[in-house]
Amino acid sequence: MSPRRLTAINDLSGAVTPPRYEPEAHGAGIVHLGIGAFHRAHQAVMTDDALADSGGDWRIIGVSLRSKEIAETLNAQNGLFTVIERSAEGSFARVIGTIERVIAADPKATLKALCDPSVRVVTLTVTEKGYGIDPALRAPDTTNPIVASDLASPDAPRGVLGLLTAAIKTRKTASSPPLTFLSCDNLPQNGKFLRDGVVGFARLSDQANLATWIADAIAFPSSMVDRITPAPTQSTLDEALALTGCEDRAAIDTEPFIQWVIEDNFPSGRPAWDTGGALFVSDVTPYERMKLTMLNGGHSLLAYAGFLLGHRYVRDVMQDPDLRWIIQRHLAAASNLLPPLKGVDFDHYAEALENRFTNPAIAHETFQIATDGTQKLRQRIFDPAIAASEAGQDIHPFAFATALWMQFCLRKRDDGTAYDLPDPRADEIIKALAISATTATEISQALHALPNFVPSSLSSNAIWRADVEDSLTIMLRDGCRAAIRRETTKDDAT
Ligand code: CS2
Repeated sequence: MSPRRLTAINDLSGAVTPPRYEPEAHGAGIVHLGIGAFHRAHQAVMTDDALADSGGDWRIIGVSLRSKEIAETLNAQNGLFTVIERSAEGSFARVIGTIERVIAADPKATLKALCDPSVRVVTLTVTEKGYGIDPALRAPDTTNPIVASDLASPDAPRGVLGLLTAAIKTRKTASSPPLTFLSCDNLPQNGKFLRDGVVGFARLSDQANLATWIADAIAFPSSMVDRITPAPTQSTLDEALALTGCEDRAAIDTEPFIQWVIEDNFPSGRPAWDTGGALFVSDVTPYERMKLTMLNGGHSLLAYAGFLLGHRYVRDVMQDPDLRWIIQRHLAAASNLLPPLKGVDFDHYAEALENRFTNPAIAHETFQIATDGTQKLRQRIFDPAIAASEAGQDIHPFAFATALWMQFCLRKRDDGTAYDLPDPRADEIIKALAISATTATEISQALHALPNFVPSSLSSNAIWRADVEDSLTIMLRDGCRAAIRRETTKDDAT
């Protein structure tokens, strides 16, 4: 007999914690764009705690902007799904009841939901590239086809900036309560980033008055989000079945750690996320810098190095002594750049990161983290490198990480196996490298010259360039393992 599909809390059996409230008793107050694994492991969970402890009409209307699959899966389960927290101590499963329904790749239905007066908060996890905002200019990327088409027809939008601007406009005319927009992506000052994008979009679509009004009247708080969540696999679904007694095709697995630091600026109200452990502060910047430069910067370094050396998962990378050493060096260099943060000891934070990366129950693929380097390196590696250079500190760990990324762009691992470059700018990169870039200097020149990528203060810094090229020379000649070994022995000698 095939197992029963998860559709109601009463279906559950076994070692699983159901929602501590009646989901249907709560209306929806949030629209979430980008209903992937990370949202389900993070904001959906914190909202579940808020509903259980403080109530309110704060269930979530999820939006899947491109794929229909996850929407269909979740809708068939009445929005219910299992979160499995995995660690060396074992697995803990709970079922989350916050998703009211999911809209599948349907811009009209999305706009309708965004204009519903009972919706007061819009949260987003659309990934760095999903906003259609140029990260260097922090303005709408007019070369992005969806942005361009939305600018041409702002009343029939399909992309993030077009949809949000159209919703703001309609709600303003209808005098509906203003929305608060909360970005939950790993971008510096993500609230201001989104605000610049939306205001820029209104301006570019000939709505200058609306642009000024948005800049003055709409809240875009920033937030720092953290929970390591791999893409779910068959093993996730098998474990969910074992733990809940039901077939759950939307189950995810994640680590026990969860953190959310949010600027408290919600004029139309918000769920009591603090009851789920969220920290409300007046300025998120120091938390976000810590996380982007230490966790995410360390992650990118270990992903490029680990993948190139043949390690599939982060936990395997952590068992490789050369790599562990280089990660520790990177975390120390990144933490040295951070201004003191009350209540946080950066050495403890680094130690905790190492433990989290080592979690043997989490199968986080290095290739997943290595994806979209052109969208991630600025905030994770280049900004800290600039800060190090300005503070007279060592830029070398950041230059080394950059050389690894360049080697990754060459699409060949140390053992000679080839792979496709997972980056939205892959074609551009491959083209730039194909034009006679063979030596380290030529490769570095070609990649530093990509428009709107490496900040000019870095690409014009001769010490930086020489440092990147020196490491890349060894990687090209002797392989990444040799280049990393050289680092470990170099530092032993000093
Ligand atoms: C990772 C992040 O894929 C990546 O680039 O660095 O998704 C990371 O796992 C999260 O930010 C952890 O909170």
